[in-house]
Amino acid sequence: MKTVFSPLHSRRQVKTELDGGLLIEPHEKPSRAETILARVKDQALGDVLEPEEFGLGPVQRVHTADYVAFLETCWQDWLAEGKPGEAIPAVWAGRGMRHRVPKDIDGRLGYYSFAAETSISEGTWEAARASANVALTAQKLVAEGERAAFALCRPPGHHAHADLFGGYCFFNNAAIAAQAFRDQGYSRVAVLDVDFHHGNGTQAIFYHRADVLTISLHGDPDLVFPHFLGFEDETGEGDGEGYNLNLTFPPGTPYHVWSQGLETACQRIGEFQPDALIVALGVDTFEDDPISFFKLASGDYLTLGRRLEQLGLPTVFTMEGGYDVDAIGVNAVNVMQGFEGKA
Ligand code: OKS
Ligand code: MG
Ligand code: ZN
Repeated sequence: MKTVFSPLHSRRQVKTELDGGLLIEPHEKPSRAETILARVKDQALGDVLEPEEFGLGPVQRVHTADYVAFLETCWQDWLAEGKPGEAIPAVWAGRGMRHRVPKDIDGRLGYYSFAAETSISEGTWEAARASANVALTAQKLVAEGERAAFALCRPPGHHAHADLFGGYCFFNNAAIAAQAFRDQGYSRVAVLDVDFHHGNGTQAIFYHRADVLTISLHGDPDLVFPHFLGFEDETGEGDGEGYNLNLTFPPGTPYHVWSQGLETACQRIGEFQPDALIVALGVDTFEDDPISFFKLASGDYLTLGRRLEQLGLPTVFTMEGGYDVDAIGVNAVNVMQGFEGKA
């Protein structure tokens, strides 16, 4: 399987994540991508390609033009106000307040986000752009006939809405790839999100549509991030009714339980008969992940990959979460190797 990787991911080098009342070193750090890349090479998974430049056209099929423009100048606008630290949202339109775009950068940071852990600094825009190009390049490889491709995206994407960043995500790489398939004539696309967290952005982007089926397996949002979306009674609306599926699990969930949800997801995908599949691949389901509570073991990722292959679909994997850096390479690449038949 080919891997698409951009060294520009390292332009995102934020120093801070708001966590537990402290500004800690971010969990979503450059070594995550470098460790996965090293494992791809060590295992000779296949060629590693740099992304093509697709411009902002395919990004704006998913994200609003004003959100994209905000991200492009956010850091400069923050610096121009003379702020001493990294750009962190700290104010939102609460219930009863106005959802309008303020001029001031503090106001716009709140308007275009849903959480405060994700800081912005120099290079975030370039890294987020490159990450979308990585997903689009993998999508193009599959559209041109590859059975599957691995988009080694960083930053991740599945939390990003059409006009909201958060959860370490800016552009929704999986949604951008899914929309690219649609725009190239594929009739139906499924997005299966196996990251520990709910893919709230992906769900929201396609919530009113029947042409993109969104499914996410994740920790119960009553207990974990993103807290305000991802419950099982969210099934889609309007034309999209019946085309969103959330499967939630409690703390301590091992593969033999989680995989029952995977079977439900695979059955729904089979009924939907998509022309292509996007797998939003997080490996923060791992038993030693520092911020999550599932109990998948490294070998389970081989089994997961094998099951995904059995769907028989052209498949793009987009990298999402996973924060045990020591294991992230083995776990992510195990999915690809399982897909390719390694037991
Ligand atoms: C806040 C926790 C923020 C969690 C962000 C989740 C990132 C992720 N203390 N999404 O898939 O892995
Ligand atoms: Mg998920
Ligand atoms: Zn995650």
